[in-house]
Amino acid sequence: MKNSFKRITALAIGLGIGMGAASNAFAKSSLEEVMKERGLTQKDLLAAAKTYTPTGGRDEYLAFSSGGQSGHVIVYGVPSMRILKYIAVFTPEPWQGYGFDDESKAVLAQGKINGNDITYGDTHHPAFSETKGEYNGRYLFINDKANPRIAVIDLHDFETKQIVVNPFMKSEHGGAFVTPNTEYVMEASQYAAPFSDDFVPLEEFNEKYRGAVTYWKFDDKKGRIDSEMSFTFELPPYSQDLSDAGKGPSMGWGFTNSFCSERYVGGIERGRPPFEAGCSQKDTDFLHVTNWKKAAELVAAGKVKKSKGAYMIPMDQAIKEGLLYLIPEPKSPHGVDVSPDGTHIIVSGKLDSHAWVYSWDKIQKAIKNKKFEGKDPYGIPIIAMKDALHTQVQVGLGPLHTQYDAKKCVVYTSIYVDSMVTKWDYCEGKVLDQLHIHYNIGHLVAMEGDSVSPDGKYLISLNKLAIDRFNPVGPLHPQNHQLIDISGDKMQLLYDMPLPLGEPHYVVAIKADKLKPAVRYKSGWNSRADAKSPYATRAGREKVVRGEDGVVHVYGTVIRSHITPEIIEVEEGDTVSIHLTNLERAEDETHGFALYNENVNLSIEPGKTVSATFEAEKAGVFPYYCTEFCSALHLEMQGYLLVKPKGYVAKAGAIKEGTKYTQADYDKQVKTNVDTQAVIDSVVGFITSHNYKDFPEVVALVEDATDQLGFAEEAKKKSESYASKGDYQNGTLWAGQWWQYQVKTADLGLRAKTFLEEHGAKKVK
Ligand code: CUK
Ligand code: CUA
Repeated sequence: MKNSFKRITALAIGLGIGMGAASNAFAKSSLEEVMKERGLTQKDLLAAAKTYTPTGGRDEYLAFSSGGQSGHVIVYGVPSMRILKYIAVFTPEPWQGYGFDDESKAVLAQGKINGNDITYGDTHHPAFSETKGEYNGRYLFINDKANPRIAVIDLHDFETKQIVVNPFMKSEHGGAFVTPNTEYVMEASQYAAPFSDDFVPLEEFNEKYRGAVTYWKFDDKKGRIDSEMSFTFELPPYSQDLSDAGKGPSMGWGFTNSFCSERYVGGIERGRPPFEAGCSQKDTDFLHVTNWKKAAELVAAGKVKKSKGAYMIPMDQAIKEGLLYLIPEPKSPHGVDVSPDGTHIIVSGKLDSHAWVYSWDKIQKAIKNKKFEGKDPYGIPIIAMKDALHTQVQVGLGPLHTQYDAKKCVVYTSIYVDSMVTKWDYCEGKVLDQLHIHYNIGHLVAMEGDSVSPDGKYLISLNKLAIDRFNPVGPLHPQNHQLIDISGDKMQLLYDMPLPLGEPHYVVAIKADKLKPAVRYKSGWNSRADAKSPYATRAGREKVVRGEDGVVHVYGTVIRSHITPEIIEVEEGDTVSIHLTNLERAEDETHGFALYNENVNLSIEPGKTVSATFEAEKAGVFPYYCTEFCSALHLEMQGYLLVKPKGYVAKAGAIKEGTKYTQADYDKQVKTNVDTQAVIDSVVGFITSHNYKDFPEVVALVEDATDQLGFAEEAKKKSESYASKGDYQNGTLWAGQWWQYQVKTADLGLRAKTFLEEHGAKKVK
């Protein structure tokens, strides 16, 4: 029996099946034993050592990944590849209460198109805000391909603050890309469509269908896009693709790819060859070069007209003013990536095995000397390829995107068809190394790779397929992000991370210490508007009032472990608006609020005020409670919404107590409290006899504990006052509440004590 089990285990390991191996490995104590048991090599151990992050450890970089069709952003650490957060952006997300509280509903409502709620997104390209071309860690932008929209996420609290809808486009892809001081956020269309919202037959494709690139003005002080000062270039119907902003010498310019410059319109059902055939006939498509700096000057000078309420620069104006040029680029290109110093632009043709390197110097000269090889059908000047090209390099079949290394001239290009990463030198034009990945890489990201000073170190391959990499979970596989060490001459594959959310496209990674997110909000804060909430409520000021708007407003608070009010009474047919402020100051003391039947589900982080408005249509009893396990008495963090029938007359009499308490009960509770106080005193003694003030984490815990002890004191007074009048029912209950606050104090004190012990705090005299 024992022998046969051994044999099966050995066989399983031989076949590379992890059956039982992992659990057995834990029983082993030596490294050699674990390696043998799990079938690990030295190389595996080295990779593990480069990624493993012990408990409490931090990552050097944070990666912000597009969440694809989930409409979210996924945040994970590098090199540990541990997922830290999903930021809800275009899609409701219950954990964060996003799309469930009035404040975040208002953000989602900004993304309505023609009055329709769009509750998903096809996110592709996240981008950090920049100062002088360096990531400044303040904002993140992301686009929605399906519904041409851009969202603004504030990295102060990792929340989505704004969604803007492009007034001209019907789809987009070339966003979000920022200019070096976040002056503008670029967004380029994808599938050509009429700018108008009416029906235009395909027969009028060449004349009335259009592409576009919008430069969204970003107001850095407000942290919001300023639609009023944004402008759009009208472009030919060439299926514009990715974009990138110039920097250094190319500062002030933007670059946008295109495919299907054939302007082909398919229609298999009409007997026409499909799009894919008609869109890949020509050997070249067009790189669009736009001068945003000069365009902004024209806008400021009042020389640009508005259309559909937004500034729009028609093609003839752009041509006349010298704002728009075309350069042939390899067939069906995909990525366009400007070098960190802004001197070169790398474009890859999906149907070509070359990456093409353009020289900004040459492009600029051609523009200056008006050296063009002709015009496109819309009159846009075309710079000859030979007048713009620096070099072309054979990198592999199906090159897509390029990332820049910290080492000068070194880049990494994703090779879709060959499933590999090619490392090459774009100055010398030679291939340096190639690494196979599993399978079909799309984008790739190097640390701070889009900034003017990339860090290199790690590269993440963002793969479209996950065949044979993970335990099967049904026909829909996760995506696979593969971590690669690029610090040496040879690339080394370190780790596979399955990502089970959407089809993520691009990721940007920033040095973790550039981010300084808050741990709490200012008290009574509307986080979505970044302003004090008019519904902010302080402790002791909770109330239920019928406003002039006829709405029953509940001004409530939450704090461990009660929701005030605990009983809300309204009448059937009332509109109810519940506003809850989290009074906690302590880190990570989030409370939730879930209400039966009304689709109300809130996340209330310390300091935050959120609201939920709904119609109490039917009379009934609706329990509510806190959804976060916030303290030992979390389950008791509950209440009732009582919706009374119209004209209901209350029956006489008080609530009948479920349990009656006597003096003996009171004495027993008080004894417990006195004992608990002794424990608290000893913990306090330990803390104050150490240099706890040197540890900000402990100082915060002590502050919180002091608050809780203050609450305990208040409850104690109430309890003693009732008991002195012989009311042992209320005396005992308040003594119980007094004890609850003591328990919270003790809990905090013990956390502080443990922290001090673990961090080698010193005894002070
Ligand atoms: S795209 Cu997906 S792999 Cu939208 Cu940037 Cu290239
Ligand atoms: Cu608050 Cu559970």
